[in-house]
Amino acid sequence: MSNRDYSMAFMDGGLGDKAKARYRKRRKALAKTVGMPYVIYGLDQGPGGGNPWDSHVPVIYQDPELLYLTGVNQLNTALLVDPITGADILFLAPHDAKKEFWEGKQLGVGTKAIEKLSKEITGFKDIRYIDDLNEAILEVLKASKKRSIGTFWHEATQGKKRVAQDSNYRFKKQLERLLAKERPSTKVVNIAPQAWDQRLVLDKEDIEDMREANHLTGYCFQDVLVAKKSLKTETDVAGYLNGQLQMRSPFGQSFPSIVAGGKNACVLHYTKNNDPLPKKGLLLLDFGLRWNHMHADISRTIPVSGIYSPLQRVLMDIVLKTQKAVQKATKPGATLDSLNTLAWDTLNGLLEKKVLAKGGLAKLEYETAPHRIGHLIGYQVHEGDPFRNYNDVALKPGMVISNEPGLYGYFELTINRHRYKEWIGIRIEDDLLITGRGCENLSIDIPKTPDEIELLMAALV
Ligand SMILES: [Mn+2]
Repeated sequence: MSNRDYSMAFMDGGLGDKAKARYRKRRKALAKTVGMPYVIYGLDQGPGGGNPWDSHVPVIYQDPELLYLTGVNQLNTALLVDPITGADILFLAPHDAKKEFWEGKQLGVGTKAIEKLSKEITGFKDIRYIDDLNEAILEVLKASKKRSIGTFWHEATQGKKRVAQDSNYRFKKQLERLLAKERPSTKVVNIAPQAWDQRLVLDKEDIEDMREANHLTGYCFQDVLVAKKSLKTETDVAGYLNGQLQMRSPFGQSFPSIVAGGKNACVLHYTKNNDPLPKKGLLLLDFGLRWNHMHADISRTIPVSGIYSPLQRVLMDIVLKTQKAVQKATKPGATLDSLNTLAWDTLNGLLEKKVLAKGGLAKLEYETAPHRIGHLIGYQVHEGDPFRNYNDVALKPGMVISNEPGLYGYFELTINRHRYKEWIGIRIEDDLLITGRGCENLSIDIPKTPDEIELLMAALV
């Protein structure tokens, strides 16, 4: 069943009818690993939905784990799976004609017709009303005779404070309250470790989508290089770049673009994007688009004038060499921690040799590392648990990480008897797919060296 009207309510990842089997297989595999019933509860309001003045809701907003297991991108959705009784139940809100009139087609329950259609589209044989979730949980626990139920959440300790920041955690508390009242002997178990083991290794289709996301993001960057001459402010560039990203993907941007000229690039997550461009400075762009479930996350640093100064070239070269060293060391068994150490050791060594030992000055606004060299990418642009407990976990084939060395500060260097002085922020970021023996750079076609970028900026105006 292919129905264009429902194409954002149920994401088929470009697989059409085969998508149903893909999600079902994932649900079953996870049930087998955890060996007990599990329940995943989605969002009941969109991002920003708690505040009446915040009207920005991205196209894809559902909880990534629920999306991963069902493809359903609608609010008020939940999933209950049990390996013993074979339960595989999707919970939806009642069909609401008025809501549909405003927002377009929605999956739901309440009439025979909508239930039949929702089953056909999602591949679930058992679809129920979201308010019947608690009842179904108790029913499944009773039938499967288990004294534990799994759900997915994250928490960590920061100092003395226990921190938890997601909607999954709120649901876990809700589930505990229900069980305390109705089945006091039943424990709530965190299935996040098993869920991450499954989700971090991308399948063939996700890898193809990651390739496509990188590919299309590359076109957007080349378009900026072509248009650069007519763009005078960060706002101009951001508007143009965001427009290109949005034109090329119905799934939207991976995250709000960073467009930072000169010293602004020393603010790592700069999103103010409203200063004039420094005529002789550098411009840092960190951007990407989403393709189906996958995200591209790319950074490039270009000269506003079209030509890098000799100092800018020296610093670009240091960052590029660092990136190359990291790529070379990225393979199964390596960890993000080991790559992180290698990256900043390499970069600081090069800075010593190419700048400080030559009478130059480097005033960095950090000790040795401005940020981590990379993060996992997948169903979220920062994939993996939000507290990054994965940094010391061995990388496996099928995982994707970012490789994003950067250099930020005030620099001086004498080259050919001229003293160059400048505030500079450089970040160059590619997405690497871990393969059997090493890695593949998915961003390889996106120009990044000074020679390539100068050539494009000169040739295309
Ligand atoms: Mn990144």
